Amino acid sequence: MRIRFRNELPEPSSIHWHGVRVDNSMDGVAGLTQAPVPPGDTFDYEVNLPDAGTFWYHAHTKSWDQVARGLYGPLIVEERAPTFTPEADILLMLDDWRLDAQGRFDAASLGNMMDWSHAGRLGNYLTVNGMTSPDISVPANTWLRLRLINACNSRILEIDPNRFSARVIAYDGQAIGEARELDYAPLLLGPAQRVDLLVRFDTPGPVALEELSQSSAYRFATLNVADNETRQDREPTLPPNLLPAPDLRNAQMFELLMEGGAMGQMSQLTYNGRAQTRMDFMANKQVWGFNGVANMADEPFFSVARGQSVIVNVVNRTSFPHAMHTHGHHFKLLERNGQAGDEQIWRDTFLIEPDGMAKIAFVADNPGKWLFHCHMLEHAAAGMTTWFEIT
Ligand SMILES: [Cu+2]
Repeated sequence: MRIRFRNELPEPSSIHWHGVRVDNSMDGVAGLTQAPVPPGDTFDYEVNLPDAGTFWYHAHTKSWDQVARGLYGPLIVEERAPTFTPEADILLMLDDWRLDAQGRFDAASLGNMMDWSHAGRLGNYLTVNGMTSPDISVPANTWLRLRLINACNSRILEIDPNRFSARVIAYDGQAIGEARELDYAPLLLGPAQRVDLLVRFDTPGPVALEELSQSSAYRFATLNVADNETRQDREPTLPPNLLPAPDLRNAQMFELLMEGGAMGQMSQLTYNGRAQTRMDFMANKQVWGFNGVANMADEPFFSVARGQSVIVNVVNRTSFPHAMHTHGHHFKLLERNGQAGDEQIWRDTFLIEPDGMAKIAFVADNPGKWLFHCHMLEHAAAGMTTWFEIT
């Protein structure tokens, strides 16, 4: 894919292709993989697309501000042989906007210290593909693919696929093989995460899709199932992409301690190579850290040779959940809070609960400098950002 990015904003920007295993120079991280593109300038992205699936792209310069304002979009990579017809392939990109009392985008609250030190910027108005609770026409008796993308800055969306008899076929753009019914509810979809659902409705009529993170369910879209004579019996299957399996016996292990934020233990954090004082905390707004460091350190979190398998043990010693994202790589979740993970599932973003732990593994097969950060964009800006290097 070749994209000429033309920056017509009054401020610098860059574009990240979330979940795509790109060449490092095209990853779009201003200050790490490229210089930010100045106003009026252009940048030519050339992106390899090794995996079919549901991805997205977004600004990766001042993301907490630019993504909150809507600088993002879906990036759908089709399978070599299409599995779903266009009318059965439904995109649902969700975002929670924060509106002020007049119902306008609340720009004044961007950068709010309360958001940065707590749960991030949570909106008060949910949209789907930029619309308010849209009605979407779908054919009856046809297997549908619902691609859900969480584009919220910080909200963890809650959805229960069992309420409308849907099953999961892919997480974070990676097909899991057999469609699976969830044996728990609700499904938590963290910021930047995607899930593809498979469902067929045999009776015409409306089907409500609801978000459940609030005290009452919110209908974010309605599927209007329309009469259709022909019945598709055979259930489609998505061919999984080919990703390298980590060699756990010979993996190098690293530990990442997440600290800081409100309502937790006060932690001593270094920022720009210097221990922060209480005054610095407020001035710099660097209130979160990884292994005692807030934001980008000069030295990488780890550096390994290309092809090395790595295991990262992440320990969350904060009072908040987080959505951790590895750039350039999908990983297996080996363990979460002492429970074994699922070997079939590849992810590029995982949720970790307060005081929880998660162990991930992947093959560091893509050379370059890669970001590893919380995708709650206020947390990332306020310190939860580090990087690793593959030589
Ligand atoms: Cu976070």
